[in-house]
Amino acid sequence: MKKIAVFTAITLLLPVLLAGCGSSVIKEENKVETVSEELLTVGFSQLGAESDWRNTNTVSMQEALSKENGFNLVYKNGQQKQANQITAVRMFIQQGVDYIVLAPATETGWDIVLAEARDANIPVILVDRRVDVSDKGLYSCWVGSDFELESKKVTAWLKAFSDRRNISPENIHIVNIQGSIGSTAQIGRTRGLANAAREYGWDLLTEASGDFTENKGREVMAALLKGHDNINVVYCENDNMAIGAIDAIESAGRKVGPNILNGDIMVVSFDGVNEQSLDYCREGKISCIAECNPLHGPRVRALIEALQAGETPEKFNYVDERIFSSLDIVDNISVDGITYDVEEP
Ligand code: GZL
Repeated sequence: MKKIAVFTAITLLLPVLLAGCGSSVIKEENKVETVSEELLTVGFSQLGAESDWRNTNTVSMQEALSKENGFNLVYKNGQQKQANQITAVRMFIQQGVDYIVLAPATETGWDIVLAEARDANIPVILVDRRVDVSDKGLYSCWVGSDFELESKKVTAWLKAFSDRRNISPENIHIVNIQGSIGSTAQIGRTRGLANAAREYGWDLLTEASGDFTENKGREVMAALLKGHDNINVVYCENDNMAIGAIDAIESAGRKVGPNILNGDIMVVSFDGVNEQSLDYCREGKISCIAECNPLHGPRVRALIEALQAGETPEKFNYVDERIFSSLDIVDNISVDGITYDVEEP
């Protein structure tokens, strides 16, 4: 096992109240410490703190990779910038960590730094989003979601809803408030909607990125309402943007809800982590949410323990995810031959 490095890091105790997670907090450790030989040192480059999903994901990693569980976790927040993450990975390499866990902001631009980790014999585990590299051997394994499947669930729900409400496809005028451009979640969710709109004959008016944040979602929605007077469905690629979009819609004097033939604007979304978005879903303000499971910590712990034991875990490890709606019009949906019950949020 690699020698255990002495770490100094900047400490900021970030008291972040996590909706859906009680009063869990994210912390960046600030300790000058010599960790004992028994602990595995893991450098974790998290992409940011842009959403409730992200913060819940970070807490899940910190709780799983704890000292009680045999780990010394060094957590670095990339502030949604790949350059910061590359700097963090190089710091981990220089400090001789045992493992690197990377939650990449976007898919491209990782070949060089991952080759540096390989040359230093430090295994890399990817979480959440994917990387587009020439050699998949640059990382040991990945754990995350099938984002296009998430999109297929939401669009299958919208298709079933509109059929049952006798809404003809050409009367569905939909805009997509996208996540961070170039992220795997955005690529999959955007592709899923574009394919469904083409297949079902929906009028996909336009796409614009809200960067997965509430404020940008609000700003983009306000601009879209000024540019289009026939929007009746808003597809938000995460809940934080949906909350911002709902605020903008209501500020413009419009009603959010499922009765689009009576002037409502329907909102559908992804994640199911933020408590306010789940409340909105219970009220029918968000008509449907495809769950995106952020709890990767236990899975990453299991993958590291398997690698430590000399095993070769699955390269790609998907998490199970549900679909939520309080509108009891669609009980279940079928995607790629698999039936998913639509659950109460
Ligand atoms: C999805 C993740 C996305 C979430 C957003 O796995 O990458 O990034 O859907 C988050 O909430 O910001």
